[in-house]
Amino acid sequence: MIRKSPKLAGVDAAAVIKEALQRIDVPSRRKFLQSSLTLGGLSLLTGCSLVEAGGIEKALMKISRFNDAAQAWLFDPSRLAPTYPESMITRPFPFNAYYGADKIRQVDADSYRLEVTGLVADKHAWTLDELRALPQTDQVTRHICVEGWSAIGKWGGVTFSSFLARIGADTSAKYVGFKCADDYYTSIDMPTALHPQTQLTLSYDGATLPPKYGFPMKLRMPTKLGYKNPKHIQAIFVTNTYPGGFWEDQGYNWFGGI
Ligand SMILES: Nc1nc2c(c(=O)[nH]1)N[C@H]1C(S)=C(S)[C@@H](COP(=O)(O)O)O[C@H]1N2
Ligand SMILES: [Mo]
Repeated sequence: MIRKSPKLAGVDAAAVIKEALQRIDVPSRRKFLQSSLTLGGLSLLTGCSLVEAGGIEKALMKISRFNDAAQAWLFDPSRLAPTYPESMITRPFPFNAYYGADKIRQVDADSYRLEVTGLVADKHAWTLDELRALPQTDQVTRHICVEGWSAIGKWGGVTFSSFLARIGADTSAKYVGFKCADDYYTSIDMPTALHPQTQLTLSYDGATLPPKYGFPMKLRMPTKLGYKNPKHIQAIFVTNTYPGGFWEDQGYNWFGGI
């Protein structure tokens, strides 16, 4: 008996395809798919069955990971993000988190220790004073949030590549992961971790990083969207196992490049 292809009960095919296309950042590929992508095509492209439970999510996630690979391939580790004069700093610089300003995390400076684990030679935990004793640089760059705002700020701290060298990180590993003092977590690709503007940030606008912007320490990357820049970092780990992220695990693109 020949069976008809199964109907997708309760699925808005047009909406699913539109969402899939929005997650593809390479314009030529998006154009190509726009003219040819059907639900069946989405299934073929990703090798996922769209009728099984969670099948559409799985297929969209696969497209998003494909998009990660394309962005990683396009990433030029020597291309610098624009920098700006201090007169262009946005005042006041916006606060954003997955909670409101009344819930901003208060981390105790004296008991703070930055944990360093995974594929690193030196796993000693760092005090704030030890981090402050490392050579510091400043950057005035633009932060872009997917929620539809951007702002220019001035961050100071330790060039992350020199910190990775200092702890003897295996820079042939794929990922650097971050765990924060709130429930936030994220991870980045090694080429971005080694980018010259990726900064372990300890200050904002010439003063100690305030709680709202991530005291005691955050990672600042002008080559990545806001949600990839973790605040209140408590632990850093180097790994080959994909660590995901707070928003990334809910469908935001993992690479999150600008
Ligand atoms: N720990 C932690 N880091 C975080 C977030 C968060 O909720 N918790 N939100 C991210 C998002 S979406 C943005 S836009 C920026 C906001 O940083 P700002 O408060 O310095 O503007 O922090 C990012 N890092
Ligand atoms: Mo954001």
